[in-house]
Amino acid sequence: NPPHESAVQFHDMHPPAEDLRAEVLHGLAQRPRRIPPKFFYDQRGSELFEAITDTPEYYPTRTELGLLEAHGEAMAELLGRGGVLLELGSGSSRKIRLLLDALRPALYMPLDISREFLLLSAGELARDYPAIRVHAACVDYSQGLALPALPEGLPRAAFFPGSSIGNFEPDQARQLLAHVTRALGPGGRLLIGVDLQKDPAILNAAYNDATGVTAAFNRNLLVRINRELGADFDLAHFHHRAFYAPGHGRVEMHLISDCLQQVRLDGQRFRFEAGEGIHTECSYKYSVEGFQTLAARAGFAPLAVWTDRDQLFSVHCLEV
Ligand code: AVI
Repeated sequence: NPPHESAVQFHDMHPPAEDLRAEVLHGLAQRPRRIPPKFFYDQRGSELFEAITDTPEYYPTRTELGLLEAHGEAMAELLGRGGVLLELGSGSSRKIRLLLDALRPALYMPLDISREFLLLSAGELARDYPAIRVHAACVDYSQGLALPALPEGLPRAAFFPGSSIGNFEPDQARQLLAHVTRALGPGGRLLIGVDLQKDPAILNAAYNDATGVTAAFNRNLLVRINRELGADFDLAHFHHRAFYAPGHGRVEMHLISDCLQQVRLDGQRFRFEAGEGIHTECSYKYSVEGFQTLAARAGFAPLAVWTDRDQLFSVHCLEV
């Protein structure tokens, strides 16, 4: 059955086109060189990320799904039934489906930067849940939260799964959460998935899976830059490196040059020494208390937190 896209009201908040060229040129001129992780997610990158979530080493997705399955009723109870439910970075909207039966929101508003993907998955969801109004909004939530007007007088809640908050620097994470408090207003509630601090061996394995999917995901960034910007990164001489950095409480991903080489981009040459690299991602890990402290600085009070038996992952419910 084709999705009934007409059942979805679509709000295009016109997120500014991301400037891959300007950001890559800027990042390559810095020391250490860096490229923001948001550029991982072209079509191939999104597919590779999905494949990462199926590797035995990458525990976050399946652990979070387990928590949503086990505690969905209690989570829905706290979020408030029959209200307005926002989802940040809704992607395939797979996780929210675990809560919708219990939650029965009057209005579900998925927010995502990827227009096509958003329309498709919102359409499928509207078809599967005809009683729920679905208003999809194309926004870049990392740049503030410009949202269509929300109905007044209904409880408001937001869902932000996947520990995507961990890919923001803590200060940016606090700012993003502060935007969410403003969108929700007093009494609004947030259900957010946050990856936990743990044995570095587990983290190092999760970001260095044996089949090399994470390496392919990281290196695809260079494939994308070669294709879209006409650069000449030699994929045979850049390698995936990922490790837990205890001083920062984060996993870092880098692409490391294995020789002295030059890369051409936009009429410029970038020289890489052997061992020199590009920092492509941070994935911050939090303790329960550490995340609650960060959230408090954005205006959220903790209501409840669920963790799995092995203390791998947490889902927090917070209130404005
Ligand atoms: C999307 N994000 C939460 C993932 C993470 O774990 O930080 C992205 C990822 N990077 C490598 N593997 C997965």
